[in-house]
Amino acid sequence: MDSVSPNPSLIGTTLREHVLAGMQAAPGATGEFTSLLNHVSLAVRIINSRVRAAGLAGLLGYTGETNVQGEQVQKLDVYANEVLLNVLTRSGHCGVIASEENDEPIYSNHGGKYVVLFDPLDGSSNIDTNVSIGTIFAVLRRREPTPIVDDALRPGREIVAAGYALYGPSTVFVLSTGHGVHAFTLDPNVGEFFLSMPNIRCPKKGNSYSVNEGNCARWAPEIRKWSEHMKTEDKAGGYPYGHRYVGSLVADAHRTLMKGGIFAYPEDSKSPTGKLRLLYEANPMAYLFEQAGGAATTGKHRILDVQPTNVHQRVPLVLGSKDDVAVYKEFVEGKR
Ligand code: AMP
Ligand code: P6P
Repeated sequence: MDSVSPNPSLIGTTLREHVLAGMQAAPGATGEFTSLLNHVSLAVRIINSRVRAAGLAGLLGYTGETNVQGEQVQKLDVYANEVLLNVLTRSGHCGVIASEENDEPIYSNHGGKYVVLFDPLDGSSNIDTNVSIGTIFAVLRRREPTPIVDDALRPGREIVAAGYALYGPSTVFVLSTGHGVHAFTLDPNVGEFFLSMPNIRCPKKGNSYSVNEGNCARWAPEIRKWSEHMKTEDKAGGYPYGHRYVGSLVADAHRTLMKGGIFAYPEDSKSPTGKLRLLYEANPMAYLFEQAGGAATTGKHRILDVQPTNVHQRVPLVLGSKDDVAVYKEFVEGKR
C-alpha cells in the first residue's frame, strides 16, 4: 500500500504546539515559561467547563461577599480564582501571584522566576445574563532576590507574555509572548485550543467606538467633546462611528482588536483615576494591542509606561486603532 503522507492542513496547530515552537526559538530556554503558559491554558479550560455549565451547576448568583474592589463577588469569580491560584501554584514557576480577587499577592517560598497577574473572571456583573466574560493575565520575570510585591509593581513594558480567554459563543484564547498576537479556539470535544486567527493586526483606523455613554455627565468637558465628535456626521473622516458596548472588557477589547476602532473607559467624577485596574486589566490589554499594531493610553500617558504603586490601582484606559487613539489624545490635550 502506498505510504500516505499526512495532510498537515487537516489538523490545525494547537496552542501547545505553538508554545513549544516558541520555546524552540528561544535560546537557552529551560522550559519553565512554556510550562507556565501550559498551566494557564489548563486553568482556563477548567474555568471554561464551569462557565459553560454554570446555569445548570447552580454557580450563578452572588456569594454575599464583596472583594477588595468593593464589588459583589459572584460564585464563578470565586471558583475561577481558586482554579488559577491552585494550578499556578502547583506549576512551581510563580514566585508572585496577584489576583483581582485577593487583597494581597501570594508569594511562593519555593522561588519561581515569574510573576503572574490576573483577573480571574472579568465582566462578572454579566455572568447571570449570559453575556460574554473572560480571564485576563500578564506574565513578568521576577527581579527581586526574594518574592516581594515590588516584583509585581513593574511597568507593563516589562511584560513577557499576556493574554485573555473570552468565554463567548466559542471559547477563544488570545496570546502574545512578544512575537505578535495569535488567537486559538477551543474544540470542547477534544479539549484543545486550535490556532484560529494567527498574527492578529489591529486596523489602523476603525468605524466603531466603545464607551459607557451613561457616564457622560461625569466626564471632563474634553471627553464629552470627543464623544460628540464620534457621533457627528463627517463623511471625510468616516464619522459618525457605530457605538458598541458590552460592558465586559474582554468582549469589548476583543472586538476592537479584531475590527479596529476605539474602546475607552475614561476617568470621571465618580472614578477619578478610572475604573479599570492597571496590573491585570489595562497592562495585559495594552501589551496585546501594541503587539497587534494598535495603541493604548491613559489619555495622557502610554499605559505600558505607567509605574505602578499599588497592586489594585486603577487607570483610565483607552485601547484601539492607532489613528483613533491619536484623535482621542488630541481631544484630551485640547488640540481639538
Ligand atoms: P525559560 O527558561 O523557559 O523560563 O524561558 C526564558 C525566556 O525565554 C522567557 O522568559 C521568554 O522570554 C523566552 N521563552 C521561553 N520559552 C518561550 C516560549 N515558549 N515562547 C516564547 N518565549 C519563550
Ligand atoms: P461599567 C466589568 O465589571 C468591568 O470590570 C469591565 O469588564 C468592563 O469593561 C467595565 O467593568 C464596565 O463598567 O461601569 O460600564 O459597567
